[in-house]
Amino acid sequence: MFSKILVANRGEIALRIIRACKELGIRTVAVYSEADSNSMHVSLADEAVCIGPARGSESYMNISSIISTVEVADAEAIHPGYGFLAESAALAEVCENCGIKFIGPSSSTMRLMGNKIEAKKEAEKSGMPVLQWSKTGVKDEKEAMDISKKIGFPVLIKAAHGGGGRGMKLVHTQASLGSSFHLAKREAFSAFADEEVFIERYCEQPRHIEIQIMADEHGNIVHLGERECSIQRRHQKILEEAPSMVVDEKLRQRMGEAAVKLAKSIGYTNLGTVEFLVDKYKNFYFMEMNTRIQVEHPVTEMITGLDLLKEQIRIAMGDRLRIKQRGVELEGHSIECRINAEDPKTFVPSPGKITELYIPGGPGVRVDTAIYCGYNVPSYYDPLIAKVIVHCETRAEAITRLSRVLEEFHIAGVKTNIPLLIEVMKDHDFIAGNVNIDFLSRFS
Ligand code: MV4
Repeated sequence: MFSKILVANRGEIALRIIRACKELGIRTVAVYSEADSNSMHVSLADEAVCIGPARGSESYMNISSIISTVEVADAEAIHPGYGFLAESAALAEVCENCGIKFIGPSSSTMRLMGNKIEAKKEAEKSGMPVLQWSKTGVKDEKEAMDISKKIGFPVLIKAAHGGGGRGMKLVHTQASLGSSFHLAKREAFSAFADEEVFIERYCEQPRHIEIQIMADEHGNIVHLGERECSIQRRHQKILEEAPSMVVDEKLRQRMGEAAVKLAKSIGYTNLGTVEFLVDKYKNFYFMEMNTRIQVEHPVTEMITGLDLLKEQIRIAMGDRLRIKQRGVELEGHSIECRINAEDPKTFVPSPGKITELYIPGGPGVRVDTAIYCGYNVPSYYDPLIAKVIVHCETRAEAITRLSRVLEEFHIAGVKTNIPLLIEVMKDHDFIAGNVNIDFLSRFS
């Protein structure tokens, strides 16, 4: 049993971790930046240590400050949450070498899945369906042309160390391949300090559907069904639901089994998510694997009745999974939407002081947030200020409930995207479950 965990994050996810620890009888150490001394995670943790200036790169992402704090506070483990250092194989490796438990998979697994070429090779090796691709990094223009002709245009050029959509180039014709190839490499180098790219067949108007998996350190792995995450803008999801309208029990089983097989074949431990593109014929293809707890984990918690944060911590302590695949039952329908402090029309961030706040509730309503009346939303971090999650028997009821909650929600002092979310709830295609990754482009 851990007696103390360092929470290497801020905002709502830091609170989510602190609350799970409290309920498990584990003490917590918060770390915070100079911009966060009035943040809720600082007051709710048992101890808090200021680790640097406002900028994330100098505080929440500073590995040495975090490791020193673990040592000084005498904590046994680090929970990284999502964002910041959550996918840092470097942090996980330092932890392994210092006898600190990183709550996540091993550093080698994180490094493997962080390289999208290696990840895709592993997926293919495990029998997972993948879109036709270059099978390796593409070195020069001639190679890029040969492989693109073989695949057939349009093709996508992706950065090996990309992910989350950064450094992608869509190429429609042979004539534009050369310039796109060089641009992709340059962008990959400046963003990820590595110019390696690969080429893949382009999948048109796909859905983004992901499978949650849970693996203990004794070889037991289960999947917890899917999340439909197609409603996003510039790779920032704003609405997620479980289950997906297009996934029936048979498809769920096939996608789930594929995800579990991949996890088994790479010796994956802790929680993880396998992301898929799903085309209009319901063919699914491996996209990438996320080695962290995700923002949208609550919808899976609602329909499975599991506490994924507690599961992560128990797995990291060496416990065996307490559930088998046939014990995983999905009940009802859950939708999460993300409330961002931003202009609902221009999407420009809107930091500042929250002067009025009413957070609604009622049956089947969960609000994960770290804001309070009088709180100053800093400009340095992600604009996410709250997640509203509803759980109902049916999708139609979940939409009605979420509309009701969004109408009741009142925040003054900062602009939010609540008006946009209310519009989405009224949209006929959304109501019909007719969504793909281009859905939100109609709203701006
Ligand atoms: C694709 C694709 C279409 N075809 N790959 C975006 C994030 C990165 N993980 C991969 N992404 C995509 N890869 C092929 N072969 C379309 C996207 C994509 C996307 C995927 C999921 C959610 C939102 C998206 C928005 C734009 C593009």
